[in-house]
Amino acid sequence: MKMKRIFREIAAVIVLPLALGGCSFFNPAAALREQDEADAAMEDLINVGFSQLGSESAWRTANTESVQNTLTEKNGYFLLYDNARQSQQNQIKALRSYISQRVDVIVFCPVQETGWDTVMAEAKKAGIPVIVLDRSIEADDSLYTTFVGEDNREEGIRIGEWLEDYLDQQGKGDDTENIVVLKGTEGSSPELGRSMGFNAIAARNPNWKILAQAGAEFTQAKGKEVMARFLEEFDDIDVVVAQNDDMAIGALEAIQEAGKTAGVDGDMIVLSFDGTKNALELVQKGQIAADMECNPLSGPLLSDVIQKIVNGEQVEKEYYMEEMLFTEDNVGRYIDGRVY
Ligand code: GYE
Repeated sequence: MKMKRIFREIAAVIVLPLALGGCSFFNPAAALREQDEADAAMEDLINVGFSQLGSESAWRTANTESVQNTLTEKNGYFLLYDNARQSQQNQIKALRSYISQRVDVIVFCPVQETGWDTVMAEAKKAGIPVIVLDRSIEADDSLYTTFVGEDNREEGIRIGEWLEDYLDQQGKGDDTENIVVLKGTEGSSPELGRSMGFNAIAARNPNWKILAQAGAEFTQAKGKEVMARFLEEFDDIDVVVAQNDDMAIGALEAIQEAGKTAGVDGDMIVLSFDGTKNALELVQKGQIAADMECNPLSGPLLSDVIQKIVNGEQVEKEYYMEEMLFTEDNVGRYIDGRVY
């Protein structure tokens, strides 16, 4: 919609000098006609500026692909995309660029919860609706139109409740359980939410001892590095809580290299979040005991919400993705259908 004006302005900057310069090969009338045709094609597209926080995990890749495969020109969109490589400053720069390009809607996955009010106030002043995707933020909620993502605190609670039930079934409900936690990107809503949820369950189990919690940035390499450090520091770890599958897979590598085993009959059990196919295969093998899904395929829901916004319809303040808990009891029914 607004892109037409922008292209016309760009075209004028390029076409006019060439025309005045008398370039023999250049036909300004044809160029402007082509530009008008391009403008007309752009006219009906919804211009969306999308700031993705990075590409740190399999989950993130699936989330990016879900948005890019849904917000296509065929579906009526012109998508501007930026990968911020885990930097809030890069995200703020991208958002300001979308504001100056006068896009119709801004979508961003916030790398951390805080520090967004100023740039979102600029978007509001420009009359551009903002959708917060995937991760949530600490901000005046009048500054954004809606949130489309997951309830990370609930995810942490569900993994904690599963561990309670599992230990009871193993007759270990009163045993001391030594726990280590691999946390995601510090200050991100999944790190804060999953920690808060799990810690709330741990608080009602005085026999659970959280020996250490450390950030491992949602990556496999960092998960392996931090887990190796935990294994050197503690010789009796019973439970590993990895706040995403990439860190869980890295932790399993470290456990194996330390000559230890993971699983129901192993030295320790590993709990994880995301539900990616690679991890579900490890659930099926018993190496990950439970994996709390966090659904990255939010592209279609995001598109539905954008359509409502541009059509002036009322939207909810938040939309949550469907999520389930995978264990070896149910994973077989879902693993083949996994697309990420
Ligand atoms: O758990 C992790 C990704 O924001 C919920 O970020 C997402 C998290 C997800 O890197 O794999």
